[in-house]
Amino acid sequence: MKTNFSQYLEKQGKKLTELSNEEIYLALLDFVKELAAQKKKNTAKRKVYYISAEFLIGKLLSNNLINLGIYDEVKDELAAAGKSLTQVEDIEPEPSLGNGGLGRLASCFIDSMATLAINGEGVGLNYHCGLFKQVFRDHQQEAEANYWIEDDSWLIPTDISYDVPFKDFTLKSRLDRIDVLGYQQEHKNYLNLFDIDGLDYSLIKDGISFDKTEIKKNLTLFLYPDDSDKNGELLRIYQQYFMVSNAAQLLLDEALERGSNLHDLADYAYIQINDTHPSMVIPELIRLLTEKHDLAFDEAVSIVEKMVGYTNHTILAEALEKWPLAYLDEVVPHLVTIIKKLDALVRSKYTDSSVQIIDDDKRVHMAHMDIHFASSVNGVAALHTDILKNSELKSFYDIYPDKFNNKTNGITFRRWLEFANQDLAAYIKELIGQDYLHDAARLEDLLPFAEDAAVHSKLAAVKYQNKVALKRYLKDNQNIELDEHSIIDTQIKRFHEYKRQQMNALYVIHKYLAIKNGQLPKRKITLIFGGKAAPAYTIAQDIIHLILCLSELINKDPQVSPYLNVHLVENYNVTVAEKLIPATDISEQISLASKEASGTGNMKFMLNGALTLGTMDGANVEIAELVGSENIYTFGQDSDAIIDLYATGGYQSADYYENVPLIKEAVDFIVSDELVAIGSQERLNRLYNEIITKDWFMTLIDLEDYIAVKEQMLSDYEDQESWNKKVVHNIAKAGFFSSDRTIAQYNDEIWHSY
Ligand code: 26Q
Repeated sequence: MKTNFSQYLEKQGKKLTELSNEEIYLALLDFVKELAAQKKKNTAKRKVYYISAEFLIGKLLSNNLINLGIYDEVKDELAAAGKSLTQVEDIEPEPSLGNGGLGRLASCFIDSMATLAINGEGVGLNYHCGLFKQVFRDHQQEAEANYWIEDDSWLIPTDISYDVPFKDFTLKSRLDRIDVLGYQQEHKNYLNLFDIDGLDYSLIKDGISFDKTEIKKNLTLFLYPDDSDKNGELLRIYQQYFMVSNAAQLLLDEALERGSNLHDLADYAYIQINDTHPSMVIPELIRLLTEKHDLAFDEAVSIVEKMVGYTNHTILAEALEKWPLAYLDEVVPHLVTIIKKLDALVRSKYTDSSVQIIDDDKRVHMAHMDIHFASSVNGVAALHTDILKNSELKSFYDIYPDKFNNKTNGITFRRWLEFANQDLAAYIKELIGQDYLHDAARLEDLLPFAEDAAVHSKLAAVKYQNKVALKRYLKDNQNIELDEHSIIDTQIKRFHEYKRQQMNALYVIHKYLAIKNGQLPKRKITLIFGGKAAPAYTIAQDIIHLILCLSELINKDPQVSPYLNVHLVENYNVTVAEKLIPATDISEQISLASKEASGTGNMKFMLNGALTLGTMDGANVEIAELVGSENIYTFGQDSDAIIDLYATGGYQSADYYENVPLIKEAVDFIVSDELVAIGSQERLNRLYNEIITKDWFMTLIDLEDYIAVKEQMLSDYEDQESWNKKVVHNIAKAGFFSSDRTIAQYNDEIWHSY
């Protein structure tokens, strides 16, 4: 007989009613870890190693309870003892191992690999202070160290350790693991997080500044916060090499143990490289095969070519890693030897300078190395893959047309529906049963209810309850007063100019001025923003500043605040996303067309019954195809037009600023007396000048259209029948965006792990 949680406590002489929430959390942690420990690992011959510098896993307690199939049981047991599982969930710290989309995708993927019983594990680093914690002071972002690891956690120590050789010293690794449980699966996988002993927290000074030169004591202190000084870049290289050398050594050990003679290594392992951050695994594996295991260089290369796939997550040229050869020489000279041989191999075949690994400035193009020596190169949404093939990576596509393929991103419905929106999940089950939990495409069974008025009002009631829950959460955790009766319009993602939070801010200004002018909206609108900006990214910091100033101005203005509120939530993370998304009506996906590789927030909102306000970019294009143009609000120039404008240099923001009064009025307000009185003249001026003179990501080109379509959306909201019909269509068509579908495609078309 299965032991339930109360019986488990009883055996230890404990009673649920007598425990504090902290004690219950710790007991549940042990209970779940014990259940997980009883599971055996997946064992298919070819094992997938998903190597990623980031895993933005989110809290694990509820996710694990759901996957074990005991969430409701535990919730009821707690309730019977007068306890609340939600309050217990609050105790768990959120692991801080990622920036945004790429790290969250890796986490959805390991959930889906376990759910599909694929023998596939994550490999990454265990950054003790992770990504910085964002705090707002004086309407500006400040970064603080985020110590997230507690004595009792999901990390399970192992005695696995490897020597990782650097130029001047060798570092010993240690490995901690987290059990990854699939949804109702007998077998499990691991997330492998490598680390060092001997971290020295006293290296950390103000905020997140720290001594970057003491590698033996700082290697896994922080997730590299994207700054650009040389020591920071060297540390990033140390981290990357440490990650991949450990991954390669683990892979070789495991393959040998499972019977590989190394000549057949590709039958035992496949490595998926998540963006270029783990690219050094290619030369490292070749180095280990040739230097430690005596294989010939050519054979090592041909083995590695069969067992590596590269996923590209960006089309921003500046985000593609190009490390100076001299930096690599300072850190890992033994890899430089291999990289030069690989470069020579490429040069012997292709004269086109745009496909070389080492360029004329002696920079190593990590993506180029990946593409030449991987068996698969994939983009993360249909449009993104097309752009890679036809423009960004065209010269590679011409050489290797068969390597290129698309794998449109997905999200795990266990976390983003079953857990985050429990009332909606329960109602969907009432309408169409449970089948969609195993086969997300079955959500289409909702389509016959699209015109059903009773369904509409129940969906609206669920949305309202989620707004009430969000109101409580924001009050308790952020001191934000949310109006649960307002339309909630949300833009949550990293702050970046291409994502165009500044365009949304200009809408806010436009609306504020209209209200001041007596044009009052029918219903109150609440705009919610959330996201961090890289500490060294000044303009992104300026955009945060503008929004915080607007929030102060608007929420405190008695003439405006009954109609319009603006909130920027502090330290946006997975936990906050889980509260915001189910309560949202309007999903802002407004990147400049061609720039957002996919987006995954767009999918989470759709699944939770928000309507998309978006450009034809990334996966928005596929959302639009699936739901049809009547169920999505798109606007702006398309990717072809934008790519053309970049090619011809045909965009001048001043043309829009000078010629469209509505635009001039909104942009000028950035440096108005009202805002300058609240904020920093320097920041506001800089942003204003950036927009009117540079505006690299073309904020102004789409602003008028954006404002018009958003206004249309607000007025359409008043017809709740028609709005909720669209909501049903969106939920029903979201099945395609299950990461189970994405992972099944990776496995069938790339990994072949059975
Ligand atoms: C590179 C060099 C040095 C330091 C840091 C980095 C770095 C770190 C993080 C470069 C890129 C990232 C993160 C990229 C990312 O999150 N990309 C997003 O990936 C999602 C999953 O595929 C997509 O949905 C998003 O469109 C894409 O922006």
